[in-house]
Amino acid sequence: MNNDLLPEQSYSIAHHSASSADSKPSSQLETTETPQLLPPESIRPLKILFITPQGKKDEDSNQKALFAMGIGILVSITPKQHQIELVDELFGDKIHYQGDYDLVAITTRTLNATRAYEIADKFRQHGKKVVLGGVHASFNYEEAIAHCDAVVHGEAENLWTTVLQDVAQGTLKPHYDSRDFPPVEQTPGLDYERIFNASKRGKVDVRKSIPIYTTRGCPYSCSFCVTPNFTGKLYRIQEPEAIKNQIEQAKRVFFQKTRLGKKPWFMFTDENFGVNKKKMWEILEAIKECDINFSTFISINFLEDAKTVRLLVEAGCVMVLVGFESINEETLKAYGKTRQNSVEKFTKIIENCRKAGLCVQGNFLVNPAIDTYEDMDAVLAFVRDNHIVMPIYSLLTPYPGTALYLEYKEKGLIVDEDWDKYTAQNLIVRCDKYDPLEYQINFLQHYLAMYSRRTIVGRVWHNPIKLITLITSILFRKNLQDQLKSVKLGKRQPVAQPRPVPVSLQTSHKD
Ligand code: B12
Ligand code: SF4
Repeated sequence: MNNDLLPEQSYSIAHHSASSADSKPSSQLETTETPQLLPPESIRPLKILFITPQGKKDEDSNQKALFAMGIGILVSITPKQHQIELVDELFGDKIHYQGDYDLVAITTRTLNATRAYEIADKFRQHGKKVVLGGVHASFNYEEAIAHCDAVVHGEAENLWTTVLQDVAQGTLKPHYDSRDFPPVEQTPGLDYERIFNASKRGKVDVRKSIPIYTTRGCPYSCSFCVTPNFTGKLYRIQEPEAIKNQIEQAKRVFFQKTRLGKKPWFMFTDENFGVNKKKMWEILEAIKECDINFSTFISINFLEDAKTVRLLVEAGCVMVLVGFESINEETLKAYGKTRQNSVEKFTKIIENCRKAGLCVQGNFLVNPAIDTYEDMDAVLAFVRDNHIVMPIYSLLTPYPGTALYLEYKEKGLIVDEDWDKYTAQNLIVRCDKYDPLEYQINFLQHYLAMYSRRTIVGRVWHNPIKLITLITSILFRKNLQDQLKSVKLGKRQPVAQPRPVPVSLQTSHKD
């Protein structure tokens, strides 16, 4: 969450942002009406395979949760007569292309899009119907439809039963657009029992995080973020009691106590927890009794409030994930931010959180057009001095669907559109100030230095959660060492030529 810098636009890669993926005016694409929607339970039973693909360059260091939230939602809203199976490549699940599925449903992000297309192609060779959805396919209809039978654009809650009916009746259309259906005003809760039964995960201990969400959407408009054009500005909140029940169910079906710990670890996947402070407090009060640990994305601003910090800790929050993006006041100004003394302010907030028992994880962003090697040094010093837990350092990546993507496309600033490289660790935008390869190496060296032995020791010593901090730091360190080695060895990697802006993105948004 980066809305401390809002409402102005900012450039960064973050995790925060919400329901109408509005890359294309739906009228431009073929979206045929389903003549008559039958009661969902009357559709003939289908065998559905849901797949979460793993990007070819996706590292294990990307903190993975037990299942992708988009898939969790789809499973939970699929009418009960249908038979469901889950495959998650992030956990090494194997795909059986010969399976007798009526429908293969694949979720996409940019970094796993090419892998998703490969899987889709292979299933289609076996005569299976394939539907692609998720944030990447939503904004790249023309590209995605070449690999599947149908593309779903935007939030799927109010169109999914139509898709299933069309599959059952043999009338699947190439395109389903959330904007042609009623808006998702209330988001559904998760059916953990059904997810557990369909998934290949058994019970897990504290080392795995169980995903849950409490809110969807975000009212802000950061230009680097997909949310404003995707799940959208309508901020939807689940009822505290409903959240509590889901936590209890998830604990029962997914969690087992071991010597490593007795409290399950949940990952709140909200884009921006805390936009509605009163509701956030109600949720935190309600889940206090659940006896869990959890992490959540939240704006650093919200953490200035001592009551919020206290309620977070009392509810079991042990780690907040904050989008700092940059700590350099000059850089922040260049992004259009005018706030002064940000470093001092951040330091104080982080210290207060730690004292209260809350670790602060930080996301930081490097922009090759602005940030110098000295700026990288400054971020590194900030991470060390403040003992930031699990720092995530990203190279500016304009993802399709963001305002930034359109701006960079227009200005010709995107130099590489090999989606496999969209992990936020690769230089895919122009770098004029420095040699691009040297810049990439320098970035990785700074990232690795955030996981030097000395920094890890300081981090473990100063933070309340020691074992997890140590284990994750060692994992990150190992991944970064490997990455740096391969960039150095690989020297200049081949660059995939930029693609034309998809037709669907050339016109203004529908809302
Ligand atoms: C939570 C989160 C994470 C969690 C994931 C937890 C989990 N298990 O899901 C963690 C921390 C692991 C994570 C990591 C990263 N993330 Co993240 N993350 C998010 C966040 C904030 C919320 C995702 C979410 O839960 N959304 C709610 C669900 C319900 O939405 P959904 O998945 O889109 O699904 C809906 C529709 O898309 C559709 N749908 C989805 N799939 C399918 C499939 C079919 C067949 C159909 C019909 C429909 C359909 O139906 C669903 C219900 O409406 C988003 C922001 C956002 N707005 O999406 C960023 C976001 C997805 N992350 C992003 C990025 C960049 C990353 C990282 C690269 C960051 C980094 N520097 O490491 C890594 C990559 C990890 C990986 N391997 O993919 C970007 C992705 C941009 C892109 N175009 O791909 C986003 C969009 C944020 C941004 N910058 O705008 N992330
Ligand atoms: S738009 Fe919202 S969710 Fe996205 S980065 Fe900004 S504050 Fe976070």
